[in-house]
Amino acid sequence: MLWTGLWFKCPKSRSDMRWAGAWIVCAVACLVAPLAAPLAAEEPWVTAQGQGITAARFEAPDDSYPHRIMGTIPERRVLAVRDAQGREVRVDLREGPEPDHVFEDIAPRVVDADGDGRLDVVLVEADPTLGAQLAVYSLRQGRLVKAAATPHIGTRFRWLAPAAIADLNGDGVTDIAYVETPHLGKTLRVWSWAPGGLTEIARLSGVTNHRIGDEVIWGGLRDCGQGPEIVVADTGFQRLLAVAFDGPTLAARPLGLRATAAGFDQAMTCG
Ligand SMILES: [Ca+2]
Ligand SMILES: [Ca+2]
Repeated sequence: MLWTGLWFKCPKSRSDMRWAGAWIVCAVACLVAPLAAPLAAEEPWVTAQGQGITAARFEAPDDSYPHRIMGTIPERRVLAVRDAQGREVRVDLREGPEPDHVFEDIAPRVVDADGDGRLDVVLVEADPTLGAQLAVYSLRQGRLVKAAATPHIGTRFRWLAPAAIADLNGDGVTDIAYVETPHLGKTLRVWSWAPGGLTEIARLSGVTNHRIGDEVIWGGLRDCGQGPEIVVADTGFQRLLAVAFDGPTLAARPLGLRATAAGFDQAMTCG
């Protein structure tokens, strides 16, 4: 916007007044337009079939926690969900008990996180001083509530990348796995439901599912006939590994595939 040469003459007649009004409107519009944030494209709904939440998306992108670990994907402040009847319910973090929190995730996951037969939302939520936590949102009597969450990592700009939501150890209870600090500590942590909420049941270091700036979380859950496995990359993001429970502990085995998009596709389709 070039403002060089802009001039304004004091109106002297009704005609001049109308022109002056037009100029003022124009001037205000021209001044305000560049200052207003560009309209962000709405994110697509993530959908699933079942009871409870059947669609979810993030809304209200902002810049309050400029971590930008996911490339151009910003943090967001609102989680919107729909139930099977199409009713929409929202949580605006700015209006809740943790108003500085943000959703720092690629997209919400619509999945039955606790095995009660009703679909929930699993996502990454971050505190500006304590970093990320994994959180579960559920519909309770028509309200969208944060039903459970893991502890925050403990430091600003520390992130986690969800990896799998399933009964990973075969005990009948749903488990949730993520890679904590996939660029630093590179630790796969598995949590399960116990009285009081999510409890850690296993961890394995030296794996990752994300590189700084990636706008995707790589790998994830597969079952190629040997039970549930989590596909991840090795610590150098060179080779692919399948991680599964071996008794009470996690064990990784090499898949003989490179950590490329094609390699992940092949691994996830049991190729
Ligand atoms: Ca559920
Ligand atoms: Ca389990």
